[in-house]
Amino acid sequence: FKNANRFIEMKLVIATKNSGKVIEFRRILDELGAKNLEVVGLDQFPEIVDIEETGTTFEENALLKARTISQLTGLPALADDSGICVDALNGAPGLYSARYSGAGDDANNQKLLNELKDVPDEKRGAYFICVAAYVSPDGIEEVAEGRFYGKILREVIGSGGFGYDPLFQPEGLNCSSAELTAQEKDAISHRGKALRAIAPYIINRKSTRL
Ligand code: ITT
Repeated sequence: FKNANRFIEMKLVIATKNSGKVIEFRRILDELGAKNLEVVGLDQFPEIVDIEETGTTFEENALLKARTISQLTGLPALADDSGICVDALNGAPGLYSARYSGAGDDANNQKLLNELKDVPDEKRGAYFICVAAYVSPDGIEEVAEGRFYGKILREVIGSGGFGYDPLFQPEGLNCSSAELTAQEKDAISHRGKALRAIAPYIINRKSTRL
């Protein structure tokens, strides 16, 4: 029985093309001690093309990505749909955070700064949201949500994280989320919260449909 562990090893595909997310997914699952879980990225499946996000909610898009990748690979898949919702913009860019400027992360941040240039400090509230979806070939589907509250800064600060992190000041802290260490961000972030909530379903194959 020297190799007994091999029989319960499970592959999990991280269903995202965003390298910032891949780093965080791996790190958070690792921290949770996901033993017997071999985490693979979409780079292992170069033939898979971009999935069009046609959903009207974060949950629909997260499930769409996880279902598609699970179906195409025959493996359990974990996806997230995430974004930043800004109070002064009635929740925008929200679902459209990745596509906000049409020109990537830096342009997204510049556009957000510009939209908020006349908005005073006390009205710059915002939150990150992450809806994680896990789908396995045997029909298990789970979703979990996490939120990360704070406000939008007046300039980009810090070089950690990705996306809107340099513009986001977490509630109660005097820095941007791009200045947090990896561990600090994971402990309080939307993705950390969503993944910690969904992890038991992945790691122990816990199911709500027993
Ligand atoms: P996949 O669909 O392949 O996962 P994506 O980048 O298109 O990659 P989303 O549609 O979920 O992912 O868009 C998420 C957007 O929200 C994107 O602009 C990110 O930069 C931003 N975002 C999400 N989580 C973030 C975080 O922890 N820090 C900074 N920005 C974040």
